[in-house]
Amino acid sequence: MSAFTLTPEQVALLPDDTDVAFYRENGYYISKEGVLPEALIDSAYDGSQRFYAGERDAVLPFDTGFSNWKAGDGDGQRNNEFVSLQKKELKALAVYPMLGAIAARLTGSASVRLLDDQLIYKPSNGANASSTITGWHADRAYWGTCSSDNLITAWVPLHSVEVNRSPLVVMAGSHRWQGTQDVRFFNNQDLAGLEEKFREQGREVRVVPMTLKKGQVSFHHGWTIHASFANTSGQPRLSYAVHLQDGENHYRPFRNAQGREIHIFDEKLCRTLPNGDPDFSDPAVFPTVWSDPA
Ligand SMILES: O=C(O)CCC(=O)C(=O)O
Repeated sequence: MSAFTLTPEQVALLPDDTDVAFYRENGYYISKEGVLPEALIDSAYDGSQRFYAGERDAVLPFDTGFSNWKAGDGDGQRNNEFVSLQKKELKALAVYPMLGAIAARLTGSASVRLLDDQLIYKPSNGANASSTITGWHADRAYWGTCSSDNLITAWVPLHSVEVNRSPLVVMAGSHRWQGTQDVRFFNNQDLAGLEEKFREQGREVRVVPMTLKKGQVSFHHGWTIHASFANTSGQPRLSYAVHLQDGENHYRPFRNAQGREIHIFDEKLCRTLPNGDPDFSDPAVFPTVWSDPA
């Protein structure tokens, strides 16, 4: 049996044609309950605590140049990228075939690989709630050297998330807006300010929170503008964003509107192709998370 075989129970939890049409229209999808086994999430939670305590199963060749919260950086939000390359329990979650199978259905791709991942911790802070917000951004706006406009992110909370525990929120349909290539405001906590700007531009802003039960996952299109609300729940919020690339994605040289050459950190981690370009299919860095059975 290949690694990419689902049980009949898992097949029943895949998005159906209506779900796929919804995703294409709205740029997000909330999975059915129970797509991730509790033990997988609990193990990832345990791995994240070990990671924060400094334990590593593998060490990256770089320490800076990407989001890499360290003990000593303070008690606020923590954001760590490429944890799948450093801690086996998070890797197991990132490459869980069901995540890839759902992403493949939604994007209409025969295969899906990992592109990046982010472990994000937010303390609860009722006194300074906005300090726990993630600002509006589109993931794809950070990945100029990706050729694909079919990138997708699986957002996996490691516990249930209610509306006061910093759910991810999306602007429904914003993946179809034009002119969002510079929406990179991850660190701007004034959510209402940007919503207002978009409304002034005549855009229809529909903000939808991804409140999820443990074991559920939300998916958003690479161009969907999203953020997360404040955490005032009295408990920390821990989530894992698994950024996925469709099988067609590859490196392309990219310059921004000002003519500046753009590079993304992934390029430093992977092997190169014979022509010297970064290889976004390097299995050591970008493992295949789903491949349709031949
Ligand atoms: O978890 C968050 O607050 C933000 C996650 C995010 O931006 C993403 O999943 O792309």
